[in-house]
Amino acid sequence: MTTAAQADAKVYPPSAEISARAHVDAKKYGEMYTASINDPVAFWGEQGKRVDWIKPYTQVKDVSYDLGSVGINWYADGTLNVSANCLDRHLNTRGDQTAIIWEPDDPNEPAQHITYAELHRRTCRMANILVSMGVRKGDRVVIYLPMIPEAAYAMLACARIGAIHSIVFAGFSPDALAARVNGCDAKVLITADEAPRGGRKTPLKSNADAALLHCKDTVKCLVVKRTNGQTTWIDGRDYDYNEMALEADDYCAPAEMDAEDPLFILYTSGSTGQPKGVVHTTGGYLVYAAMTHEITFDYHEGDVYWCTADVGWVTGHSYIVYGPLANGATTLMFEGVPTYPDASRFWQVCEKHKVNQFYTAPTALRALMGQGNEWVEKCDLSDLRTLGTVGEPINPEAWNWYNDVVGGGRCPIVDTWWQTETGGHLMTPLPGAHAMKPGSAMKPFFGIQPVVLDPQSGVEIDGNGVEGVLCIKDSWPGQMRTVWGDHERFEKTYFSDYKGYYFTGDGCRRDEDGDYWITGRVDDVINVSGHRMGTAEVESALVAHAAVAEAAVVGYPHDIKGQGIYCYVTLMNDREPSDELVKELRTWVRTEIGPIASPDVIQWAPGLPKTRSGKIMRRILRKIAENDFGSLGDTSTLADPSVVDNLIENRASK
Ligand code: 6R9
Repeated sequence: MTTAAQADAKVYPPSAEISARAHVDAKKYGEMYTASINDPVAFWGEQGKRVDWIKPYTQVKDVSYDLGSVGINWYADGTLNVSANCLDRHLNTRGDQTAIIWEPDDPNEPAQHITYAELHRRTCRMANILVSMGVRKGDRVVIYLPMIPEAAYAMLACARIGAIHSIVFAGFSPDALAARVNGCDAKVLITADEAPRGGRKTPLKSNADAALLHCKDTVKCLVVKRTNGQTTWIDGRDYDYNEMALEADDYCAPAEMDAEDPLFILYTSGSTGQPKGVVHTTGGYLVYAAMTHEITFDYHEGDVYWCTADVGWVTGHSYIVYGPLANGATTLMFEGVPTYPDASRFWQVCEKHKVNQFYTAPTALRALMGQGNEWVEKCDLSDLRTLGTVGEPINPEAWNWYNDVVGGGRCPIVDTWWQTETGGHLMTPLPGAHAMKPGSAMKPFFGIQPVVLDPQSGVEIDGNGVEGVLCIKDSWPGQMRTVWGDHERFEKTYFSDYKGYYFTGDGCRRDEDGDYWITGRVDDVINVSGHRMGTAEVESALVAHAAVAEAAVVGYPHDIKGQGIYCYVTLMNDREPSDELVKELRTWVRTEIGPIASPDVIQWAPGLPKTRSGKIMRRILRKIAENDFGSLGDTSTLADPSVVDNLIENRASK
């Protein structure tokens, strides 16, 4: 796998035809971008009108990045309801239009087409069920569901009554789920009996049962019957969604919410400690999600749009549910995986539902690319217009394959760089406005001012052909507002290392043309198949095992996953290394965190390279994991340099 930086940067200018029909062409981008920077209040004041307000705002922006008093407010005196914006306001004009196309895991099960009118009814019923279970404005609801329409109903139902949802990806373990339920003190956990995926079933309800053993007795559990698989049932705690939905009223009035009331919490990994609860609020988030969805994908009325992410990640929040539905789009929700029943599934679904915009992760493309072109070529992909990627840097091989084989050379690829924290796209080429370079996120979105800083001095590096740490000057409406329950951690993580900027945690290069290339994380966060993981999380899972004395975890290049998880493990004195123990530790980490954290390599380490003050030298461990022994740098400052020789000698041959 070559990295983008190693490839000769071929440039693909936008075609005249695409520019002509696009919402934004090069000229308009230039004008709008300049306006957004010169007068953000006027610009965002105008864009705020994309959504319907109950009480219109008079204030647009009130932001401080000053340590000790970081505060981010957009449209603060306006009131609105997100679910009314995604549903009610469309009923007159597109009540009978499909809002959600649901494609089940099993291609033989029929797809569902849910109209805006039906989605409205379903959401209202779910909202009334939650109210009947005691959920009130400001309460937290954890959602642990498969990719089924009920996940969208649940999100919108929470938004409707002003409850704050926190979605936990269905691949997380009971322990991780319990931590998130407790972390936000949730009143209700919504789950399903089982989650079908790739022909297998994850027992979500029994995971939820296991999690709830570690939560307050008062947490209630609302269960969607997806497969009708066997589950245990606790009367008084467990509620049957399917039965209650038959009885529930079809209308629930939307609550009037302040623009800065929280809409959702989403836990994400950082470089230290436990995952943090990223908080997004109501008004600014919706404006930003709607605007980026329309402009980045060049979405037009009547298009069928498909984002393959899971609603458990931020991409699913902004670009399956909130952005598309606020725009009155038809959004496709897929329960399955790219390779089931075979490697042609994505393309079959595109053909079946005549998908116009397709948005996926590089890891999926790399996996499919390896299966050969015939899986793509046998499908009719002539309706595709815009292709997108997200989650990690895309290597040029995968980009070229996406462009040539999937897009037939006629579809612009939007390589969207953004984060859970940013709510929506911060950098991406726009289909009708910008040239594309394989692997480059190219240009900032409106209102976004990227800066490249010297990592040591924190000084802005001007000019082109430069590299450093990526920060963002000033705010945008979709920005996270705080860490749930820990505003100090919010300030410390994002605003303390480089004063006056939002620190992204990513490194970046601005090339000779002024285009941006994300070079990867500069902290101890790794990106495994587009999923963010703190190496510290995997380490603390490992050391929780009785056999493990110490562990250090780093990322290393992996052909399909982008990065794999490489673990150095020091055993307790009385334990011997064995293949069984490797298996046991893998299973252990999967149970502690979830299958996405499963270690790829475990190397026994009699000792770890440490400085004299006891700090693990991760730089060296990364090099060894990468099989790059020539550039270990200075090891003389280590407390015991000989441990490095041992690690190199025994580097796992995987
Ligand atoms: C949306 C999402 C964020 C981190 C981010 C960066 C990496 C995301 C990228 C990309 C290169 C892209 N990342 N998109 N790197 N090119 N187009 O993925 O959010 O899960 O919070 O991850 O992912 O390192 O900092 P999240």
